[in-house]
Amino acid sequence: MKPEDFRESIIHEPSEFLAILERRLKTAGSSGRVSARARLLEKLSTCYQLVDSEFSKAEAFLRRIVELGGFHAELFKLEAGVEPGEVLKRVKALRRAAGNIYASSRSELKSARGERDAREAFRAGVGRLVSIYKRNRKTLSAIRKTALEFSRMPDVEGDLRVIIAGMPQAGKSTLISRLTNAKPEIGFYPFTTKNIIAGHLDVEPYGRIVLIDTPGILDRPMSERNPVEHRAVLAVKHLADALLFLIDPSPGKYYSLDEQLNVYRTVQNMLQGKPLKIVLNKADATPPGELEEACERVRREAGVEPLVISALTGLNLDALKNWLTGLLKTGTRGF
Ligand SMILES: Nc1nc2c(ncn2[C@@H]2O[C@H](COP(=O)(O)OP(=O)(O)OP(=O)(O)O)[C@@H](O)[C@H]2O)c(=O)[nH]1
Ligand SMILES: [Mg+2]
Repeated sequence: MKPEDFRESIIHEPSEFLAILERRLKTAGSSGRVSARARLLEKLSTCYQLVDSEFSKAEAFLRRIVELGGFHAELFKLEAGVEPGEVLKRVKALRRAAGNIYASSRSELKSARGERDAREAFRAGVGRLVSIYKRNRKTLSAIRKTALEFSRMPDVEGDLRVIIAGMPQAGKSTLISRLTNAKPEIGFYPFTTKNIIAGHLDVEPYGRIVLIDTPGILDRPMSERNPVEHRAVLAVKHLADALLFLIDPSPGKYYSLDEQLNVYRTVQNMLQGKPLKIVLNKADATPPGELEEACERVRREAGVEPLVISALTGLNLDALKNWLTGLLKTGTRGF
């Protein structure tokens, strides 16, 4: 599924849609028809078709999200607050209701005795159609927002997907910008990165590694996490073939080693045994004694050997690439 495939199912913002509908209702039925009834029938049909085409786009989008499940379904729930399957049911029902309103208004209009009755039937029909649309503005707005977000998501197709995770400000975005073509924003404040960002690292002849930069994750229970952190959690849960967990051991770190190791344990649990490397970043800004102490804590508490790097100066990035290439060679996907 390519992100651009979502483009065709982006519905209008409800306020924009209502403005379009109003404009179209003004012009519809003015193409040289003589009878007032025919004009009204054409306007009614225009109104129904517009409403139905929005519902049908929304339905197609939701169907796709339900089929894809996993990352997309959870991200949808995060944005809309409801399961995509539930919203799909609702939209299908709305579509049916709009169809019924159209059919009954159309036959009332056709059988109306005079022009006055015909106008009345028309007004009632359009009013009911617009009202079912309006009543569901919030849902439709959430559908538009997620379809837009999915259409703008980076393409994460490749031979090996590696998530870069860690607490805010560990240097995740700096690292991806050093290893790949990605140009994420790098800042000095937590949550500079709010969305998932991908960059490609082609390793001839083995294939393409997709590195995925994620927002920071804080040391707190899942229920207290904000939507930005949740994006990172969903990427770890659903997109990772392997993961680099970045730790900032420097004296200027935002979060203590205790907190960073707690988040590490959470992330490790979500990975379900997939390959993972703890990377101690900012070696250039960490006195050797403190760096060794941090390494020792990682060995003791996580039971693994960390890799010491500096994303800023490039220290040990070759070793990091070698580790990634090793995974690519052994075909880690599906571990
Ligand atoms: N000295 C030093 N600073 C670094 C290094 N890597 C990143 N930084 C700095 O750390 C700060 C945060 O870097 P980012 O790459 O934006 O960190 P992040 O983990 O993406 O941060 P969030 O998006 O907020 O989660 C910036 O001021 C970087 O310049 C490094 O290896 N050494
Ligand atoms: Mg970042």
